Amino acid sequence: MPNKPAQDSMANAIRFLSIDAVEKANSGHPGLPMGAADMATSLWRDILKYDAADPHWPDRDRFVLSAGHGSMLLYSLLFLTGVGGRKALTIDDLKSFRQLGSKTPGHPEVHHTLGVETTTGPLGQGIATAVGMALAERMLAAEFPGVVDHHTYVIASDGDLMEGISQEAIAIAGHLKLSKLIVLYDDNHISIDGNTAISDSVDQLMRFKSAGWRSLRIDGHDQGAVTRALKAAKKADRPTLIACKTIIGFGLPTRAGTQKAHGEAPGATEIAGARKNLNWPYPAFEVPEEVRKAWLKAGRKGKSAHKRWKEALAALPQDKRAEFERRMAGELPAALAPAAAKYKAELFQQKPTIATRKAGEAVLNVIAPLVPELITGSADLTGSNNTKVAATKAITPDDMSGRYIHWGIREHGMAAACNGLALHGGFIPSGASFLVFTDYCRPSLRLAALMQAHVTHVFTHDSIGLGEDGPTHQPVEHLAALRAIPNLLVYRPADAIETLECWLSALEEKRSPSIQALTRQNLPTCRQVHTDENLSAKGAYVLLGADDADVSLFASGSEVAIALAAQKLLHAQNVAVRVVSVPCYDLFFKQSAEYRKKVIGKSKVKVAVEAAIRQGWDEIIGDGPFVGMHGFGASGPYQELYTHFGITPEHVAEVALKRLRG
Ligand SMILES: Cc1ncc(C[n+]2csc(CCOP(=O)(O)OP(=O)(O)O)c2C)c(N)n1
Ligand SMILES: [Mg+2]
Repeated sequence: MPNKPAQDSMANAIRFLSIDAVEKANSGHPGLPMGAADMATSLWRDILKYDAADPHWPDRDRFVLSAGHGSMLLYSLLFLTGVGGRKALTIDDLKSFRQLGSKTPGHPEVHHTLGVETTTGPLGQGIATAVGMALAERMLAAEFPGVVDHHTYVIASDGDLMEGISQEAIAIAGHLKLSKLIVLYDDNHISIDGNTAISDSVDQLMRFKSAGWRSLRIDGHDQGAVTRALKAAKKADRPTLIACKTIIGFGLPTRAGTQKAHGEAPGATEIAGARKNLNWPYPAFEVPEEVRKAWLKAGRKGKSAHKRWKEALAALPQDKRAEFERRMAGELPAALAPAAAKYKAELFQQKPTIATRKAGEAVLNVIAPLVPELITGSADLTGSNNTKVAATKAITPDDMSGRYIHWGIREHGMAAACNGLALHGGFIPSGASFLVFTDYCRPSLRLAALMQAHVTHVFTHDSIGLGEDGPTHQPVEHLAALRAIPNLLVYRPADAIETLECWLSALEEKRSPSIQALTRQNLPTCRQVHTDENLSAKGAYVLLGADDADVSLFASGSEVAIALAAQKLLHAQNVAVRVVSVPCYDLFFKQSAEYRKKVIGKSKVKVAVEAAIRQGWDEIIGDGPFVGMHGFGASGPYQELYTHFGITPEHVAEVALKRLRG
């Protein structure tokens, strides 16, 4: 069925704002907005539940433009519908597309532009993040029925579906029957190198079907068909893929349907031809009044649903409403701090010798019952990561009231979905695996950091200390590589007390994702004196010794005990030693210059000890000696490995003495 002229002009407004902005910036991606304008129009005009006046309405439908390179599609929609009210994007914002400091950066960035739900650009991340958002909706609805009932819509491109992460994401979504997740696939068969047939012959409908989705193919330029398909998808008992056959760069006279439409400014001739082809005689950046009005009306259509939602929220019992509001605001429950303080006092009494992964489990046993927003899980290593406790019952496709997620062996999908759970609001998600497999989810960890998503993962088996599994499983460069990601907090606690402190710090650092790097092997309690203050939250602190010591030993995690033992050896030789524990390198460098100077100290010899590579430690020890790893590990009992690689108190003492006397 052909579109009506009025429908065409709503879609054309998106098309021309997009190409005018790309042309002005002389940079950007015109092809996707022009090709996907019809399906976006059907979705935003007919289906999407939102109230442009309040982009933060918790029960709004979520929209994710997974193919972030098509950002002008989203910016055009946000401008045309007036998302954000008085703070909505203006025509001048569109005119400064891709300029430094503008609200319209090259790819959509959450918290930067009102109405953008997640940062996209790395292909595949958007659809995987959307899975987490759709899961959040189901889980929150199980807890707060009546005030949570919305859908998650995605526009995904060929590239999104080619990326491996999309397989993990669709498998999780299909398994969990996330029926309120609906993906519009911009099925244009073109990517940068040309027709996708040069590198791909997957049958996407069959692929999604086999993962438990409904899938169908329609004409993506038939707005009526898109709207009907979306309406049917909303009634389904499974997630739906709607493959929308589209023409990339729809309307461009010579570039439409070719890779030339993908990612460059079309030029004046091509744009003039498109204006003619699509009957759009208006100057650049001009939208006729009646088209603008139609779009603004679409932006208001959720008003009554929003009003009814407010009434439903007000009708909740007072405590339930307060809890919902606390959760969505991301405030921690008041009961947490006193319970944690009590538990800390117990640990000082017990001084346990325990692996930090077990200590982490014990911490979860204390905090999980008090922090219902904390969702734990594991990528099939539940018994090794120790992240499942009594309070975290597993969710199933038919019962979303739990708080534990069996992600399967899908680290990348897990980390991206955790980002979605956090961005949705109402949850602090925590995934888990072995530290070495952070490589399998690094792109999502990086995005979490960029998006300031409050996610805290548990990655155990954090060094050669895992022993017999050998070098494939022993991280050596991972701590440095993770610390290199800005705003990702890498905690590596030395004992049960630091594990508690690190968990509390991670919960309090609302704008930073974090990782708990925990040991497989047992560790003694290292903390010397009882302090109520969270010393780990400072990143590093003096554990033992006087300011004027000749030698300062800096260590993290399992090597703090080695540093303490080396201190004893040196003390026996009349060498005064300080020991500094460094549970979170990143937080230490956020402290005041004065504090950092004091903790780094003035010792003649500064030694760092960590069962990992040296990279990064120079900031603390300068050219001081480093005791740690210089290459890959090996398979064997961990005590023998520590001796083999020279990460022992004796070697630390020897290295320190040599530097002191040499
Ligand atoms: C992970 C990742 N790899 C590579 C890129 C660079 N890139 C941007 S778009 C694109 C592919 C374009 O094809 P498609 O996704 O079908 O988008 P379309 O050209 O149809 O708009 C690539 C390779 C990226 N953004 N993310
Ligand atoms: Mg494509």
